Parts: sequence; C-alpha cells; structure tokens
Amino acid sequence: MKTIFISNLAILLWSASLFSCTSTHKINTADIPANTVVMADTKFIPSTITISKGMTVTWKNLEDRTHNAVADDKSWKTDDMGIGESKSVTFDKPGTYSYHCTHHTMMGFGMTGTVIVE
Ligand SMILES: [Cu+2]
Repeated sequence: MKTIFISNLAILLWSASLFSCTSTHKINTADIPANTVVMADTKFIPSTITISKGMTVTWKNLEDRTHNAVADDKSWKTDDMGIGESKSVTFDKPGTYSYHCTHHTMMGFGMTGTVIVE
C-alpha cells in the first residue's frame, strides 16, 4: 500500500514538472503594478499583499489555465479568469484574509495567498 502511494506521488511530481516545463513566465515582481496580484506558474505573485482599507486588489491571470481567488472563509471571491483576464475586490474591513484558487488546491499545487488589510 505504501509503495503504491509513493509511486502515485512520483507520477504526480513528474506531471507537475511537465506542466512547469511548458510555462515560459518570467515574472519580475518589480514589474507588477501596485495592488495587483498576478497568477502565473499556478501561483499568486506576490503571495502576500498588504493594502489600506478601502483599497482594491486586482488579480490578473497571465497563463492559459483558469484561476480564481476565493477567501478561505468565503467572505469574498472573484469569478474565474482565463488568460489575460483580471478581476478586482475592494476591501473595506481591516483584517488578514487567506485565500486560494478553487481549481488548484489539491495534491501539492497549494495555490494560496493572503491579503492583509490595514
Ligand atoms: Cu488556479
């Protein structure tokens, strides 16, 4: 049983590396506009963003893979975004909001991020 689990994991890791080989994104974080999180290589970049209350965070999907951003506590969410699309959420209440992409949370993808509203 243990052997089967390990071999499945190896296949998963191998598949994940194949996916990343097809990606050509080179994100220079200095190029990301203020209050913006890009989605590339199945990640939120930056993974933590800090804003003042009343401000808006924009997520922009740079890859040909559907992503979204959904609060772990479901207090807010974006719609799905295809390549080149962006969606915004305005945060009126201070707090630390953990979120994830509902399409990429399984088996090690861990597409998660945090919005800190001060
Ligand atoms: Cu995703």
